[in-house]
Amino acid sequence: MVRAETDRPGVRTNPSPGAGERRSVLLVNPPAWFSGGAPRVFERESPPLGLLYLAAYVHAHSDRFAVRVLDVGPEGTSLEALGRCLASTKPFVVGVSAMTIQLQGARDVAMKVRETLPKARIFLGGAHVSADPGFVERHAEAFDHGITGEAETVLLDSLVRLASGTPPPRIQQGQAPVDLDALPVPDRSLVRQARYLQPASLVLSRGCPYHCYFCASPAAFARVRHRSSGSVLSEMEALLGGPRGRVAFADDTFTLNRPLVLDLCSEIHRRSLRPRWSCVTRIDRVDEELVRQMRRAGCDTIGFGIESGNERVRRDVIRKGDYTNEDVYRAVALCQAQGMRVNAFFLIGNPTETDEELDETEAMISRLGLNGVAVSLPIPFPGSALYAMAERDGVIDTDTLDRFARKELGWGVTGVYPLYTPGHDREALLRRMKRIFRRFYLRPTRFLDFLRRDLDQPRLLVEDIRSTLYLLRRGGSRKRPFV
Ligand code: B12
Repeated sequence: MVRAETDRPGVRTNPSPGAGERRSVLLVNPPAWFSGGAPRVFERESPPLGLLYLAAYVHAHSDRFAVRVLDVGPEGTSLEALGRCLASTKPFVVGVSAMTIQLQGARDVAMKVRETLPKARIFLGGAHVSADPGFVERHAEAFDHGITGEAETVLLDSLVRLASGTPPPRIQQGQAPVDLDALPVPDRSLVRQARYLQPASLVLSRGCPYHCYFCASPAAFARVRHRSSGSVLSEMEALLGGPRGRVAFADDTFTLNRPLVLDLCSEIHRRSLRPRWSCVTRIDRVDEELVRQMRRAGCDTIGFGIESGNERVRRDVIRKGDYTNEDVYRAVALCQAQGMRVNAFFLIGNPTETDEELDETEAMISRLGLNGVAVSLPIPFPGSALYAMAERDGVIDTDTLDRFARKELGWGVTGVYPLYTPGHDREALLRRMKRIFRRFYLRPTRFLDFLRRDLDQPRLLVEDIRSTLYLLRRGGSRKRPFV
């Protein structure tokens, strides 16, 4: 459902006399695929920040456009309902955001726009097109334009051009804003907060200087930039909505800029705020003093991409960095000593990884005393080194991507989108993955631990119960159904 202009609390009202003539623009976050079922948990995690940034930017710089945002997954919008919404709001431009796993949903949205509003111009943006700009040309029946990377200025410029009858180029490169403080904050009034598990998400930075082999982030964010602590603080203050409010930082690597994080923490104190927050970072980007200050400032949950319990695999294959297992144990213990919940991500089935090395990952998972664990198999997304390796070995190419997007390989992602696990017995990997999940999540202490967290964050309770039932029935994670 797209909320009518009048439904939206806090939506900017246009001060100009021509307010009624604003051209309608619709930005859509498609589901991975349309299935007509209940919203999937991985689509309900947090609002689509990129689209909310884009909408806020357009509204802040022009009064000629009324931008709406539709997050299809959390809203449970069917294709038919999308058609009705298009017919009633008549956007002259529809912008679709897509990571690679959303390409089927993105095409379905675009084809529905073609059918309902043949004159509307359709843009594609987000992680996929940033790494595969040719996708727009190859799917010209669905998309008219693509913008790679960060799109605030280029999207606004394109809207202005189109409104005056001059079409922009088919593919444009986004321009990374140098000063992130100059961007307006994401306009969250455009989505319904109640639909999300972590409604108050925000970023301190854009970009990441590391090159983990599975990550496609550098394709969208060419350079690392940080906001000032003052700017982040005022966004946090607006988001907290109460003394015990909670926010979730969505940065790739939250603690990249140590002095900035320390400054943010001391400012939180100075302003007598009592937020609780979570973030994700790297093992080699935390130290005792930093962790202590973060905890004092309300950080109660930290996530680490550890990926492997074997130093060779982590350093030489995954390109995670040159630190030891001892460093991993030390960093996690530092956070636990401060009373933080620690979650970690692991990747199994990497090239050249042996069974013994996989055993080391399993052993590390049980020794670390974590609060949450996510395990994946390597999925080659364009823009990552993993994709280049899979392409070299003939596992994936642009034709595969196109056939995936057109559902010619099948419908959905699991068992459809290629994985890259050379030299591994796929069934054995899946068995190992299920074993890790069962051992980790079906422990009595884990139930107590989750109960404690759910009392604190009640909106997670139902999801935790569903995940446990899923685990008992299917042996995997509801959050990562496509491994
Ligand atoms: C936070 C995050 C999540 C969160 C929340 C996502 C959300 N609701 O936005 C969660 C944890 C749910 C998540 C899940 C997944 N994620 Co994620 N995620 C990220 C992360 C770290 C930050 C995204 C973000 O908010 N950036 C900040 C905003 C401002 O940037 P942005 O969204 O990219 O938007 C800008 C541009 O892309 C562009 N743009 C975006 N949309 C549009 C649309 C139009 C029309 C235009 C013109 C421009 C445009 O303009 C925006 C403003 O400048 C990125 C890494 C990264 N740095 O991008 C990975 C990333 C996007 N995720 C990724 C992946 C793979 C996933 C999962 C598939 C992982 C998994 N195996 O389960 C799932 C899929 C979930 C789903 N929705 O289907 C990959 C995508 C790679 C690819 N080619 O597809 C990334 C790049 C990380 C990586 N490892 O490579 N993710």
